[in-house]
Amino acid sequence: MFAPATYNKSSSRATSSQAHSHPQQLVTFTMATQSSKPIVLYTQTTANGVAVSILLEELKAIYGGPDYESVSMSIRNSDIGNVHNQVKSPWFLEINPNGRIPAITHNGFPVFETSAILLYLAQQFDSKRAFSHDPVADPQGYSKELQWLFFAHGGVGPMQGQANHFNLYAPEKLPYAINRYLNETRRLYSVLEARLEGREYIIDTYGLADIKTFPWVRRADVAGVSLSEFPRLKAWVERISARPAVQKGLGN
Ligand SMILES: N[C@@H](CCC(=O)N[C@@H](CS)C(=O)NCC(=O)O)C(=O)O
Repeated sequence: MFAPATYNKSSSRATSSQAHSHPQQLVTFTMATQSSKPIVLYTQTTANGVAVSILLEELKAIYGGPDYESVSMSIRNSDIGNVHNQVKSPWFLEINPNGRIPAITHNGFPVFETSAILLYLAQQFDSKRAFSHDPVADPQGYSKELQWLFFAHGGVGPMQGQANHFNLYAPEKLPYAINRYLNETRRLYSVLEARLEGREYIIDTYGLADIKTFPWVRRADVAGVSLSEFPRLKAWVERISARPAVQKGLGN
């Protein structure tokens, strides 16, 4: 079960002279888990983490795979140096140099950043494009997908993450910071609320943009936002929550 993992490391990242002369050689890293399953998901039950497990469960529901194994990672700073599966552990930094969850390996090939993982999984496994848009066959659909993924990845996630932090975890109550991130989260929600007028999902049919955004919006309460202010967004959360694969991806 536990064994060194290998993946094909490109010459641009290789460091030894031997690696430079043989850029395609397999470089061996010691990782926490080497699984018999093609995908290993390094994760936690946070908004970013569950976005990936939701897509994996949606893919399984339609295609029967890919099979995956989840590795529970500690994101607590107090575990650094004490716990093997901490996100700043050296072995994990080889998979995600940013030292955060989620990350995956696919037959040993590492991918980090939630939206990059969603796009990678769609490219590899969503052959019927049930949840995604083909960049060549449907360039405008793909562009919309990127636009709304970037909107959530660069906007909703970071702003709501800061709103959560200053609302709940900061050692001091800082009204300026609380209001700044709360108001920005509300503003982003109002963009989504407008987008959902006459639409059931962000890009008309359910897909990656919804999967990326939903885990944040469903926990609006943590940031101090009430979804009763955003009725279309509230109905969208209920619609997505009703999907069996979403419930599985959330661990329910
Ligand atoms: N932009 C990153 C954000 C990832 C992120 O912030 N992950 C958090 C949990 S949701 C984490 O691992 N925090 C641990 C830490 O900061 O040390 C992504 O979308 O993957």
